[in-house]
Amino acid sequence: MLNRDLKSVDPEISRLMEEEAKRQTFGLELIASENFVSEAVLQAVGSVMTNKYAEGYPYFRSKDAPEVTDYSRNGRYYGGCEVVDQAEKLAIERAMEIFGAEHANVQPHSGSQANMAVYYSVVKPGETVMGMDLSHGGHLTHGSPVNFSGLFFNIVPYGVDEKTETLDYDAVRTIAKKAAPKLIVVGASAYPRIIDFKAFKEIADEVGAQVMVDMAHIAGLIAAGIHPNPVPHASFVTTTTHKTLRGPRGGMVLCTKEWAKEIDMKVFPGIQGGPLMHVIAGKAVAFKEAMEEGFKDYQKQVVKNAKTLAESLMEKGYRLVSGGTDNHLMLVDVLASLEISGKKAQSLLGQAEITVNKNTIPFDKKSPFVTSGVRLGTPALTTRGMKEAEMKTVARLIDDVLRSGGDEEAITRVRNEVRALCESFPLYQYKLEG
Ligand code: DSN
Repeated sequence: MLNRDLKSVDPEISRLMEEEAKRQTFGLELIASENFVSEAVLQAVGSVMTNKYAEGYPYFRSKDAPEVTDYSRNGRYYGGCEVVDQAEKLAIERAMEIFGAEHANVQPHSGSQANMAVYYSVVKPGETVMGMDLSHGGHLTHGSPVNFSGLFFNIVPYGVDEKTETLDYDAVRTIAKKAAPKLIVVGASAYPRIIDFKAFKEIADEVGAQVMVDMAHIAGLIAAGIHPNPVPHASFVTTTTHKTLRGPRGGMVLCTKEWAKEIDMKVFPGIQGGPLMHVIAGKAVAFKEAMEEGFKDYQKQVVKNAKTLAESLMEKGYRLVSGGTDNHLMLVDVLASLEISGKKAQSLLGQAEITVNKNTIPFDKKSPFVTSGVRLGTPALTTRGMKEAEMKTVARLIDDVLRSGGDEEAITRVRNEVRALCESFPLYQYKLEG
């Protein structure tokens, strides 16, 4: 009964797995939030740990010393957790070591739930939170009116300066003084520049707010020491584990000791039930990989590749938001550059197997469904081993497609080049049919 393979049980899903593997293998993946995990992470996520319920934590906290995590007894609600306890402990300890944090909760199923746990720890419904405007590069969970964050809390947004398209910390301070928030959310999903966490902490201290940094996009860069670490400047740091950090799809909260019990209570039983132990095992594996020397080289290459791609596009006449990038991503203003929308650019590039996402740019006049920009990122291509020379080729291919006006011959030509490029940088050892 248990030894049935996917192909015989469910040929339809099996076929779709093959198709997705082919799509990932033979296309250029430029979505800034995506990456390819190692076979080791895939094995952990596809393991028997998916079978285990483990509500609670692998440690116990006494009422007298709530900041102490006592691993000599567990705080689980079910039996049989002895093995998964060890996996979760490894994930926690590795996360704390990588980022220098006093506590890590590795159970959030996603970045949204990690962020929700922090909000519920610090702010009551109706109280004021400051977050970066989604259309300026923020994230849905940083206060968008269509998200729980915007529905439950009084959101006062901040954004970038219209001229420089970068964060203006004096403007943030002015807004904070007026709004008197309880929590300032720092971080972005489409901001190509270094964020000054210390400046945010100083502003928060001036107005008596807590700081939460959502480092999801740049967590891998931070782990490798090539972006400043927010941990010394924030009570809470949240992240997903699947972007530059290159782990399985999931979330995590890092916090100071004083907030550890509160965060743990909010993740479980506050928001979630049983943790996904197979994913937690995958997080532990990814964290181990992030501590290897090669990971630092990988992250350095991600940034070098982004700079090369950005410069190559600018040489071809494209306008980039803020004039370039310091990290793994860039925002290309395709409307100003070529008079096409982000939606159109995404669709044209998709026809040539180049995957990007349309994205609003600061002060965009187009809707989030149409947009003036596309967001490009280099984490996934860098994982395949591509370097600066390939980034120049990628810039040329993007340019050829976007200037083709949809000409089928031109798009087919690029699609063939994309396939040849991808074949030179193999991904996984899948046996693809056809
Ligand atoms: N959807 C993610 C991104 O693409 O940046 C953020 O959650």
